[in-house]
Amino acid sequence: MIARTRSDGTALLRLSLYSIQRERRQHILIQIKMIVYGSYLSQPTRLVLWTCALRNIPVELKRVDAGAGEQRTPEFLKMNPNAVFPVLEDKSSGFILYESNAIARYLCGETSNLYPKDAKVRALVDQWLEWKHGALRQGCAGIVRRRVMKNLMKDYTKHSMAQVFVEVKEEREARQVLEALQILEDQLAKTKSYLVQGTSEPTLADLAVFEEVEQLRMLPSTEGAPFGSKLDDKFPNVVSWQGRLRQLPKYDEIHKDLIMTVKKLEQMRQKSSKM
Ligand SMILES: N[C@@H](CCC(=O)N[C@@H](CS)C(=O)NCC(=O)O)C(=O)O
Repeated sequence: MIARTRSDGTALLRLSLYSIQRERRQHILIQIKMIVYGSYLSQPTRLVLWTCALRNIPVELKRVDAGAGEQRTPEFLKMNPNAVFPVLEDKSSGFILYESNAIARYLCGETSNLYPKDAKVRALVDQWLEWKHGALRQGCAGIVRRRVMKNLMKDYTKHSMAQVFVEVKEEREARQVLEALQILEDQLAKTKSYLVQGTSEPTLADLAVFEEVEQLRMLPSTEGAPFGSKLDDKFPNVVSWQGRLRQLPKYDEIHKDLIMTVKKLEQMRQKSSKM
């Protein structure tokens, strides 16, 4: 694609650059074999998208609007009867997979620094992935949904949180957040680096747990946990670990919507004392 020198050379050059960009885009689209259904504001979706980004797996995100109930359409329920995202569609084989931890492991293939092959290290990564679902997520996602997401959504009655709020008390979620953060703090005080003892690089365990803690940024920055995002006083090791993970490639791209929402919330809070 060589630009010719003529009186209209600039236009030709622009045309050539345009077709190079178009070819590149088409090339990327042909390469894309993975489709992720989800949202950048969803922690499990970010885990999956960040894993793809760090593994250089081309992926297309098909956004699901939970406020519009798009996770409950018959087409979506065919992929995941639990009506939650993310869902992965591997276009090369038509393979469909839900549950973010399972998806992230699948994306790591046989071996990856994110999911090392050594049986004990792998088991410890799994341990923290299970812990994230069982101990951390309920409190972190619970408080953020209750305090923030509910107010950001046009209609949250189509989200499962509408039901959960009736069944789960806020005090329980607050206690779960504090207990889980303390466990994390104690572990990171021991390892001084990443969650799994002896790993010098982050693993899926760090990414998954990080996403749950990172969403707390949507809570007021003036208050401490459980209802605010200020963690420095009580959880200094968690805060420095978060700082290390934010240095990883593609952090900005994957967390763009979250950071924008944090800014928007701060502005909203300055205007109103609610939230
Ligand atoms: N265990 C699931 C949790 C998925 C999940 O809770 N997804 C939320 C978004 S962060 C969702 O789809 N919410 C919609 C709803 O609950 O109605 C996973 O890790 O994939």
